[in-house]
Amino acid sequence: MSASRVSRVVVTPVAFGDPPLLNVVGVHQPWALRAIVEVHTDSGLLGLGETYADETHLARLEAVAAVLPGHDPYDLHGLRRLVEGVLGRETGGAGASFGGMLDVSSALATVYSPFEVACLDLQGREVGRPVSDLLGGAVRERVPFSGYLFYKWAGHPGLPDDAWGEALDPDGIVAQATRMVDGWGFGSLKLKGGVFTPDEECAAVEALRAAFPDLPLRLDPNGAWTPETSVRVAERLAGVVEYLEDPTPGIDGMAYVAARTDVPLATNMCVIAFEHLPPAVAADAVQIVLSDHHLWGGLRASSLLAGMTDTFGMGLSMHSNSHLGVSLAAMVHLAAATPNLTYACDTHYPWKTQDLVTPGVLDFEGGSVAVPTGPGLGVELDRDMLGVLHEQYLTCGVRRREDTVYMRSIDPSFSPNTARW
Ligand code: GKR
Ligand code: MG
Repeated sequence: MSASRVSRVVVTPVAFGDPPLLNVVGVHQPWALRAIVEVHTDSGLLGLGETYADETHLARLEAVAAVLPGHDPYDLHGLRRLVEGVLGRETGGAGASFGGMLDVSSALATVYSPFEVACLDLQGREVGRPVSDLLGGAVRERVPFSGYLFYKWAGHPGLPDDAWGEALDPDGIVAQATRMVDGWGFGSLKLKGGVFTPDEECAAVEALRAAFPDLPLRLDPNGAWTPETSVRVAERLAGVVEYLEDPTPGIDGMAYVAARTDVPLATNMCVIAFEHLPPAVAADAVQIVLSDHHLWGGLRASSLLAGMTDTFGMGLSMHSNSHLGVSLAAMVHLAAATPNLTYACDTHYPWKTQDLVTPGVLDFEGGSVAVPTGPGLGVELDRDMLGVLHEQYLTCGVRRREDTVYMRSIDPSFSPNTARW
């Protein structure tokens, strides 16, 4: 049997409604963007990937898509070289803006990732095994997620209120958490902070502790606090949170805090690429790394990251941005095949109201998702919904994630809260 080759690649930008979720750099726009990557083979198989869809990133995806036909989907090293060749001098620059929160150090990793996932999906479909098997085998049948809580307005200005309603104080956050726990069964909770003063956000976490005495809690202000404030918050929330995530920006700041508290510090901001690990380990700056296959260069690179965190005695959790079902499937397979995943993963999934994968495979029960057992990622594209979400992309007018720009259109005096308090 001759090996199948890539015959055609389609990159489709999509948009889906997103509530006004507040964070350190502003507020989510009414539409979140993603790109769906379809890799077809001459043997009639289809592999799927999902990634960011900011304009610059999209242009890079399209450039790779144009040269991929003829490629062997098992040749992942070759795929990486191919992406590197296409990006040329651009490999170091940020292609996806992350709303201004992250300075992505490797375009190579972010552009390569969805094609790698699609190739692994193809490999799994061809050999009839789930992607988790290609990553070493599932060590768990279900993957636990934490309920991701956000301060939010009742609705986007000028639009009707959404189903979640307002959450701008501890009572609102507890009500939102109740809805998350009742609806999805989450067994741990994460509050996105960096919006109000540290004391107000501590009060919200303490209200969550009172309302949910048994659930592990996390607080993530995305670097909104100074190192000194972070130490003070850690003292107040010691024994209340399982970890503090990115209390302050940078490896040096995190190391200052880590040296003065026993509360574990997690990050998806100061360690976001392999080259950040040596200085972070040397400074003992973080105790938990949040992996993210979209950012770290795919599923196999994320497995490598897991091995490294294990080697250095660090914990491992998983980061999320607004996403759809293809990403969720990839996250679940990766998490299933990661023995040392020591914490429930993040997901924005409950915040979206539309998806483009056929329903029924990725249902949440007890806060967890069963690892799909079908070949590849185990999810199928719903072409009608892909069309709907693509049409939304064409008409919504959003072309990149810009939380600060959108916030300033509502409050012209706003400036990002990074290290504000
Ligand atoms: O969706 O606003 C958001 C989050 O703040 C997200 O962009 C972060 O990347 O979830 C992320 C985090 O854990 O920092
Ligand atoms: Mg974070």
